[in-house]
Amino acid sequence: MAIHTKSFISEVGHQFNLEGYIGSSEVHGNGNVNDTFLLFCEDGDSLNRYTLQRINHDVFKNPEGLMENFSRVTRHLQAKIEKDGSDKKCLNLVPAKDGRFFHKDSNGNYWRVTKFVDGGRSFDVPEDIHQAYEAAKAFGDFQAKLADLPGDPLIETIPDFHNTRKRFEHFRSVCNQDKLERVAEVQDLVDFAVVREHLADLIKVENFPSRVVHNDTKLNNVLLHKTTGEGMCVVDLDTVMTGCVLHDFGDLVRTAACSALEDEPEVDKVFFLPKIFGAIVEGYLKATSNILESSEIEHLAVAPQVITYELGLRFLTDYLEGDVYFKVKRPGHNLDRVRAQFKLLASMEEHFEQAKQIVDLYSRPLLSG
Ligand code: GN1
Ligand code: MG
Repeated sequence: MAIHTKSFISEVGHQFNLEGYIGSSEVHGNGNVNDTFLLFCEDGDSLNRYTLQRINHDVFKNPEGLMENFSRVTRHLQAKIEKDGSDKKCLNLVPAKDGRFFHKDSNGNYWRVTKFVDGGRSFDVPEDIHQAYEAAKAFGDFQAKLADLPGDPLIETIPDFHNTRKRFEHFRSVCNQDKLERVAEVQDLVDFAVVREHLADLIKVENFPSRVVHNDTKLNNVLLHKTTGEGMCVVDLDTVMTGCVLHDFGDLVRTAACSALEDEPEVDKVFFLPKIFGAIVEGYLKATSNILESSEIEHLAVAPQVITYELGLRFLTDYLEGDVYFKVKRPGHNLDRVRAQFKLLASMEEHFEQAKQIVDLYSRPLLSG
């Protein structure tokens, strides 16, 4: 991450309509792309917290369009929450002093502020089955609530984001060029990816209903209520755009129905968890049974393999290109990620029949009804 001093962070924070005076700030979260900070604002006897983020504009080439998406989506969700009188939450943007939803600093960086959501917790791996169920229900509910988002289609914040075929073609061309001469050292991983090329064509967005989806549904992108454990608020809305529900479902399975972290260096610790998968299917269908079509349901079992493959390809490509996209904390970090993803994928393949039976069990009443 670019180094931002505390005084600079404060200076950026002052560009927004915050309640109170910024007393302190700290680096927050473990995102791989944007830079995130917490701001603590003293307002008389109360302390207001805000989340300040620098949008990585190398990755998100149209930050202003992205913020327009963000604002439309959060206003729609907020209106539904209020109409339902529900205790769910959604992110709330804090405008800059000039009335826009972002601030552009003198270096050309884009920043935004949201109110910190109190009372929630996020998890990198689930502690129990209930958390997986709640997370799946929350992401499903997010899709269902956005099914009637009015107006023009959202802008594509990253074109072809889940185009696995394009990801594969890029991987192949990076391998062929091998500019950093790293391929030989990871030939086993390259071979693993190449023999599974067919996975790149199993889920093409154009073959499924086009919907507003989240596109980055890692388990830690949903806050669960600290005491009740219920799904409370979906976060990280940068990739919300038109897409296919299967990528959301699959990415939650990738991160939640897995025994270890995405970058676990000891691959023996990484395997697929069928029981958690069952809870995810159940929670997800609970929220989406009214919107899903049979073609979508029929691909729920394979979707996690496709997205796990896609992430493995992306991490491997990034390693071969010199670790230029994902933040890395140690040499070989991207390779740890690849090995963990490919180990998880192999484990998903072993459990595929079981996964199909689980989907069948929970979806049969919907398909026959
Ligand atoms: C990135 O930055 P973060 O952690 O929210 C990436 C996702 C990957 C994820 C893997 C815009 O998300 O697609 O699944 O890393 N986001 C982007 O941890 O590329
Ligand atoms: Mg993200």
